[in-house]
Amino acid sequence: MKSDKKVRTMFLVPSLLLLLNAVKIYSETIINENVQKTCPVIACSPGLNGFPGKDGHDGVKGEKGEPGQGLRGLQGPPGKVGPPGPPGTPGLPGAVGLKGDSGQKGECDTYLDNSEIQALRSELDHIKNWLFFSLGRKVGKKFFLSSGERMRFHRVKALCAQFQANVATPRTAEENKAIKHVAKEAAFLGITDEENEGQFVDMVGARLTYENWNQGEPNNSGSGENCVMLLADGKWNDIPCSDSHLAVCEFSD
Ligand code: FUC
Ligand code: CA
Repeated sequence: MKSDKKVRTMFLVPSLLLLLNAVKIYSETIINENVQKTCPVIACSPGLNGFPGKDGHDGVKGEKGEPGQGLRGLQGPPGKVGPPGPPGTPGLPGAVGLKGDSGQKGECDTYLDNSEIQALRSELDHIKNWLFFSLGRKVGKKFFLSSGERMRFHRVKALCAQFQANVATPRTAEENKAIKHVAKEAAFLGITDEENEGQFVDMVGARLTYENWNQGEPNNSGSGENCVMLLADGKWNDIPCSDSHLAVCEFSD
């Protein structure tokens, strides 16, 4: 009996499974057919409108419009003051001012009366005479002095100018003698022909009115003698300005 039951169960279970599967396939077929049948029915009848769709994205920006026709607005207030510019070029110097008031008399002047000034002048003249007696010679308002040094002509000129004096220039035989007395050896005179050969002039370029040339002079020996020296006997000789001789200056009162 038991083996029969087993056999029946063995055939029954697969059969049931087959049956269930067949039912499933059938029901799906029916549903599909119904779906196919219902579709044309919906398409033929007029449907209701759906809800409106969502808003779209913003469009591309349009071109700038024409200026408006309204009245122009009032001008605004002025802007802020800008930063200072670079300094300009200096101006021209101003006109010279008026002359100021004259100053007060110096304090020292009040201590000297005329007689005292006269006494001082007299004493100064005495000292000058002592100076001439020992070192120099005076002729009229002119007096001659020597530093006792030898130097080139251009240095003699500079030395005399330093004392507001000139190179000794004899205008007369007396002056020539005075210079010879002061100069214990050969000395330069304030006479040259540097500008025009053979034309001897004084220190301001004036032609000579007195001359005392040695015999045969001026001879421009060696084509380079533009200065003049006073010889030991008082006669003159033209010599090179680059030679060195005694410096004698003439001073005036
Ligand atoms: C005479 C002069 C020259 C120079 C020479 C030694 O010829 O004229 O100047 O002194 O001597
Ligand atoms: Ca000469």
